[in-house]
Amino acid sequence: QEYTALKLKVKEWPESAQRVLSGKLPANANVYFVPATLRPETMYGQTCCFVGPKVKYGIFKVTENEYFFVSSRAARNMAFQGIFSEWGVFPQVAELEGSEVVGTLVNAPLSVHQDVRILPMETVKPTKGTGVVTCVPSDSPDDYATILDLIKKSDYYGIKKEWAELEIIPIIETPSYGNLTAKFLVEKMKINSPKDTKQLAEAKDLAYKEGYYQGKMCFGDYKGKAVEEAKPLVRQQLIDANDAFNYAEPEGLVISRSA
Ligand code: ZZB
Repeated sequence: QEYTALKLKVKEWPESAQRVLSGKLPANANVYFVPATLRPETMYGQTCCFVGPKVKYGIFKVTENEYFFVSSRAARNMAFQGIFSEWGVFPQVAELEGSEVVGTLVNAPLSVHQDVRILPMETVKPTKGTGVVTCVPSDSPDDYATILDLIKKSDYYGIKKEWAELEIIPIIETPSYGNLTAKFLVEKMKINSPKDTKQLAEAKDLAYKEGYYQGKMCFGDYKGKAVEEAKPLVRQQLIDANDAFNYAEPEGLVISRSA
């Protein structure tokens, strides 16, 4: 699986994370949350970034002043893809649970909403991608369903409602589902909760196919272009700006289980 890994730079940690991180990072350190995505062309519509609240993550030293917040499994894979300074080495400086970083303020490259929050998503799969997922509620049914749930139960989740209420803007126009594909499918399929995983998987499939084969950009630098054409262009633009890099997930293959 070939992902685009995006770099969301931390602007402000919540107290829960500051407590764990105290003394562990140099003053000039730039820390990035690094979600893996298959839809770089939708990055204009990011409204937050998700972590699994009970998932364990690490902060890993990538270069002298760059640090990544990802699962340790992803850090190991990256170390064997030339992403870290030294081949096969992924120095960990801290360990955090997703719940401890909820509320972190990050910069989302390319997004209309430049400042977004780290929010909890209970359906994040710890073993997939980097365990960090950027949220595009216009085009991802899982993200849309999760956002509705976070707004409805903000107290239960211990978040500020306004962190989840950022405007959802149309990025891609499609003939069958309009320009807010995720909202259309979630409503049409009567999906009530992020836990409706079976229907959400189906909605995701439909959204992928319609978006990729029929979709047309209605926002951004490639407005008017087919999604199929715009996707590699947006990806390259992010990579050229040093806001993203390619990350391959070795499928069904264990590279190394040793320390
Ligand atoms: C932004 C985005 C925008 C995504 C969209 C999808 C869509 P797949 O197809 O099953 O390989 N994702 C990445 N890692 C995880 C994880 N650990 N747990 C849960 N979800 C994860 O899934 C790849 C997509 O699943 C990724 O692309 C990411 O969300 C999410 F408009 O990034 B995506 C119709 C989907 N639209």
